Amino acid sequence: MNTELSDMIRKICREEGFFKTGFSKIDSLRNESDYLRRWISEGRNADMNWISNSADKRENPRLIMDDAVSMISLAYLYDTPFEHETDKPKISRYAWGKDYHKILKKKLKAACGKIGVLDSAVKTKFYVDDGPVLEKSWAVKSGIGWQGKHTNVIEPECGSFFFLCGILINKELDYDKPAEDLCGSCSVCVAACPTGAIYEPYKLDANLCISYQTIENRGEIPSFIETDGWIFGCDICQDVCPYNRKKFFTDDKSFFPNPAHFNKSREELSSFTEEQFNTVFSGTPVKRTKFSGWKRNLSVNI
Ligand code: B12
Ligand code: SF4
Ligand code: SF4
Repeated sequence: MNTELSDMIRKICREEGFFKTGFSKIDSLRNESDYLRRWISEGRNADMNWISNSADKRENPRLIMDDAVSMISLAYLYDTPFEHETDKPKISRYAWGKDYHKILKKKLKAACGKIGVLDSAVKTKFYVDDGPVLEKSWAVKSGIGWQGKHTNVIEPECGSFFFLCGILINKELDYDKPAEDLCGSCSVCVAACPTGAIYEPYKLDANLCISYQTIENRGEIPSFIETDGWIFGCDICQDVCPYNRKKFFTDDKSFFPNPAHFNKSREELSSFTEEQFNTVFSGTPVKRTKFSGWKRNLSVNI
């Protein structure tokens, strides 16, 4: 085991703002792979073909980096002290501020740069929601938290409002124990989901999920999906989770809500021209839905 390197990596990642770092050995994800294959074969990935097309790599990170030995899993808080006004259209918390891909990639690059200085034989490759990596499965193995019945990873103290990142590294590290499942007999999230997307505890059908429909779907939103006031993403299953009661906020202002769109009425948001949409949401996750998706999301279920 490589205790000195492991301690240094934890320190570097903390300096970059990650609140939790965990290590796991790269070996087979047999149970998770079986589920992933079944999930895809049942069409639960909707039209996210980029998941099925890269299933081999998701199962085996050595197809991405052949000399990968360990996975470094990282968690970065994004919740803020702000709240939605309940009568206004809602954007999910992770998308209130700037695009996390950009912000966290900078931090990952800086962390990998510092890790490289520790040992010239170190090789790393990093991801934040932008590669064929089962980030949640690795986060569980690395002891960051467990996958709740809503399928997001929950850290026992801080809840689930955090982004996950992964760094593949060609070095052995001091591995963490996988996190223990603390959902117990609770099933509040399953009951609260308005569309039945959590069709069984720990299992999500993207076709029914408001998050998929308002972010990833490029076509019409089926009329039987009640979007419940959400116009980009959905936080219902996490908002009701008892592990999110304590409220741990990020001190990174990049994720604080932009007043140009936060808690505005449907009329105000609907009046944005394409140019205004592009200006207000430039460099934010909401840009992903494009102006046509924005207009569609604002016009359903009213
Ligand atoms: C595709 C995707 C989506 C899809 C599908 C979601 C899903 N649950 O898979 C859609 C568009 C719906 C989506 C929505 C959201 N997403 Co998303 N998404 C992803 C992505 C790109 C891949 C996830 C994946 O591999 N899904 C495939 C399926 C097979 O995985 P799974 O559902 O987790 O299935 C596992 C478990 O169910 C488990 N399992 C199966 N049976 C059983 C039984 C038991 C007993 C147990 C314990 C486990 C278990 O095994 C499976 C394989 O590991 C990841 C980034 C990444 N590269 O990992 C982000 C990611 C998961 N998303 C994230 C976020 C923030 C969200 C939203 C909260 C955004 C929002 N506010 O709208 C919602 C949450 C919706 C929800 N309840 O899950 C974060 C989650 C962070 C966290 N704390 O966990 C990630 C990790 C992005 C990131 N880098 O931060 N997302
Ligand atoms: S994000 Fe919303 S629609 Fe999707 S599973 Fe959670 S509560 Fe259901
Ligand atoms: S609401 Fe309950 S069942 Fe759902 S993830 Fe949280 S603790 Fe688990």
